[in-house]
Amino acid sequence: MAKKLNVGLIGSGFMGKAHSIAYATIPTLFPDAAAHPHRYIVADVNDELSKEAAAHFGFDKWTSNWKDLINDDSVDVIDIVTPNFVHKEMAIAAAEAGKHVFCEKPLALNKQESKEVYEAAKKAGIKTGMGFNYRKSQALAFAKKLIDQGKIGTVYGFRGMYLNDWAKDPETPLSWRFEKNKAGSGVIGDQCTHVMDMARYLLGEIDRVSAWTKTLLKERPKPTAAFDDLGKKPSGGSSDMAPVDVDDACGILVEFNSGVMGVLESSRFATGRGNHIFFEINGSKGSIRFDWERNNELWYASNDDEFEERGYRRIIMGPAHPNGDAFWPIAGINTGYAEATAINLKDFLDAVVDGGDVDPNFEDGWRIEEIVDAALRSNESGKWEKCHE
Ligand code: NAI
Ligand code: SOE
Repeated sequence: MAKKLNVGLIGSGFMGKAHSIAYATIPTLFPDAAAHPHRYIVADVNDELSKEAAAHFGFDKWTSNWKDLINDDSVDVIDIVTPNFVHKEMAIAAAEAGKHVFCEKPLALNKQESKEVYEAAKKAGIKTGMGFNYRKSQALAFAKKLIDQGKIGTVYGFRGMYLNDWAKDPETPLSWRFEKNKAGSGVIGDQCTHVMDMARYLLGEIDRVSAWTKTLLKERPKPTAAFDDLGKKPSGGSSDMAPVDVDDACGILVEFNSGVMGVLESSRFATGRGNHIFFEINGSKGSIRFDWERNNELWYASNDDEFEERGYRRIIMGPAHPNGDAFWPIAGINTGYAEATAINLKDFLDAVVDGGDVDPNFEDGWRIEEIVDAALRSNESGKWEKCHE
C-alpha cells in the first residue's frame, strides 16, 4: 500500500502545470509505487494566481506566501518550480525545516550557490530530486541499458544538441530567462544542461570543456507585465528596450573523465526547431541516436549485423522497455513529456519513503552548474577549463 505524501508546490507556471499533471497521474500509472503524492498546497506570488492554481491543478489549499508551505507540519515534500533566482532561498529553507525537496533545473544561479544548496540538503539529511526529466523517458533509460550491456562497445564519441527557436523574434519581450541576475546564465544553463545531464547519465562525469557562447540579440523590449512569453506569439512589450546579459547560443567541446570526446551545441534562435534535444553516441561495436521530438524511438546500429544489412534500425518504445508496465500494452502507442516528468517525480517520492537513492539529485544539480561555470570561464579565457573541484 503506497504511503501518501503531502506535496507543497511553489510556482504555478509551465512547470507547475507539468508537475501537477505528474502528481495526478502517478497513482494510476504506478499503483504499486512506495509513495503516492497528494496535491496538498500550492503557492504563487499573489492570491489570484495561487487560488487559480489550486483550482486548476487540483490542490486542497493555496497561499501567496511560500514560507507557509515550509512551516506547515502536514507538508512532506516541497517542490520548487519557480524562476531560477529564488531556488536557493526556497531550497535551503525547506531543507533546514527537514522537508524533502525537489527542485527544477538549474539548482541555483551558479556553481557557488548550487554547492550551498547541495550542502544544506546533505547536512539536513533529506532526499533531493532534480528536474532533469527528459532522461526519464523510456528511450533514454533503454539507451543506458544498451550502453551498460556493452552493446555499442568502447565509446568513441558523444555529440549532442538542444535547439529551439522560441527566442528568435526580436519583439519577444525581456523575461527572467534573459537576465543574468534572475536566470544565472542563458541557453547554456536553461537548455544545454539537459544535454549535459543526458551525457553524464549515459557516459559518466565530464572533466573539462572548451566553450564559446554568444548573445545574439543584445536588447529586447521591456515587458509591460510580469510574465514569461516563452514560445508564444510576441506580445506585451513596450517601446523601451532593456539589455540581455546572458548567452543565446553556445558550442562546447567536452572531455569526459573516461577520456571520451564530446561536442555540445545549444541555441534558442534555431528557426524551425521545436524541442530538438538530440544526441548520437558512436562506439566500437555500434551507435545509438535519439531525438526528443521523436522520443518514443531509439535508433541503434550494430556491427554484429550482416555486413550488407548494417545501418541504423529504429526501435519503437513499448511494454518491453523501461517502465513499460506503467503504460500501454502495444509498442508505438507512445508516451511523452508528461510521462517522463511523472517517472522523475515518482522515483523521487519513492526514495523519500523507501530510503533509496535519487537520481538525479542535488549533487547532480551542483555538478552540472560546475560544468556551466567552466564553460562560461572558457568563453572568457579562450582555454580549456576544468569543471570540478
Ligand atoms: P514560469 O515563469 O512559467 O512560472 C514560474 C511561476 O513561479 C510563475 O507562476 C511565478 O509567478 C511563480 N513565482 C515566481 N516567484 C515566486 C515566488 N517567490 N513564490 C511563489 N511563486 C513564484 O516558469 P517555468 O517555465 O515554469 O520555469 C520554472 C522553473 O522550471 C525554472 O527553473 C525553469 O528553468 C524550469 N523549467 C524546467 C523545464 C523542464 O523541462 N525540466 C521546463 C520549463 C522550465
Ligand atoms: C526554455 O528554454 C525551456 O522552458 C527550458 O527552461 C526547459 O528546461 C526546457 O526543457 C524547455 O524549454
